[in-house]
Amino acid sequence: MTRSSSTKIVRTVAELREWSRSLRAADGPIALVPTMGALHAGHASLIRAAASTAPGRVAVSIFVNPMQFGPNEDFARYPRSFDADCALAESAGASLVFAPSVEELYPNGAATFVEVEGLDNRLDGHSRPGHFRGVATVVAKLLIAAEPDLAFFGQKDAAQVAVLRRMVCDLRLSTRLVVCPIVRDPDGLALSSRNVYLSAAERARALTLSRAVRHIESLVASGQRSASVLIEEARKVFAAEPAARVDYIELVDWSTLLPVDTATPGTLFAVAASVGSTRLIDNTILR
Ligand code: PAJ
Repeated sequence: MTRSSSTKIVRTVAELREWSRSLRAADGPIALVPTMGALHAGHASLIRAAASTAPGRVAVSIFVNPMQFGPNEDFARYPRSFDADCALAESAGASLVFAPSVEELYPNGAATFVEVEGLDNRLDGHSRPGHFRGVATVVAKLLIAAEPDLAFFGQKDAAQVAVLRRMVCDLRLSTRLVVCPIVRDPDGLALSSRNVYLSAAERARALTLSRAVRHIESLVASGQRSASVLIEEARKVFAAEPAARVDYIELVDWSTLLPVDTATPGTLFAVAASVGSTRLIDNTILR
């Protein structure tokens, strides 16, 4: 594929910082969209949202961050499609792609890490120990390097959003986090770079997650508020599809990620399940 020409591609923190500082002289916000590549329409929605707020001033980072993968996870086989990613980033409105090497972001192995205690062991952090430490550490590096006014994230990774909001608050970073809605395929499956792992049969089973999410949304809309009832109802949806193996089904406060007894507006309902060897997540913020 031909590489896009008007979007600048840089590989070093120094170049990213230089880009940001040169724009800072002019008016208007600078936006960053952190990604691990294998870009799809969900990522594109973040880039478009960033470009509509910060036209001509959007950086997209593409970095498969080894630190957020566990030893038995899919770091080595995580999908990589750099040329197509650059083309998609450009068409969605990115001005710059930052694609560092591992050595560039973790020089000499690196000894400095960011831990968001009390949040980083919840939900995905419980099943994937060290995952949110890896996420927080790499996003802190990106925010410190790019100094963006705005950074765009997807509600798809709702626990990640909670961890990063707390990190930005605690470290007194000046970036405002903007959260964008989950983009889904027409049948409801939340888009994910990992969906390419699914066979046709597995993809059909993967719909159990969005089915559970929709079921809970409709129960809440009809007045059900009890967390234990809602979680039990979601379990029933999964019981009908045993090939989708539940990791967690939780109803939590979106800021603390602690379980709630009663669903209120803003409560996060989140599920994680594996289909074959692919781990998938989905969620909704209850109204
Ligand atoms: P990645 O999985 O590539 O996702 C990058 C951003 O795209 C995240 O903010 C994620 O929530 C958002 N996203 C993914 N699927 C989406 C969908 N279907 N709809 C809307 N947004 C979606 O999340 C990461 O990378 C990494 O943890 C990262 C933050 C880059 C740190 O390494």
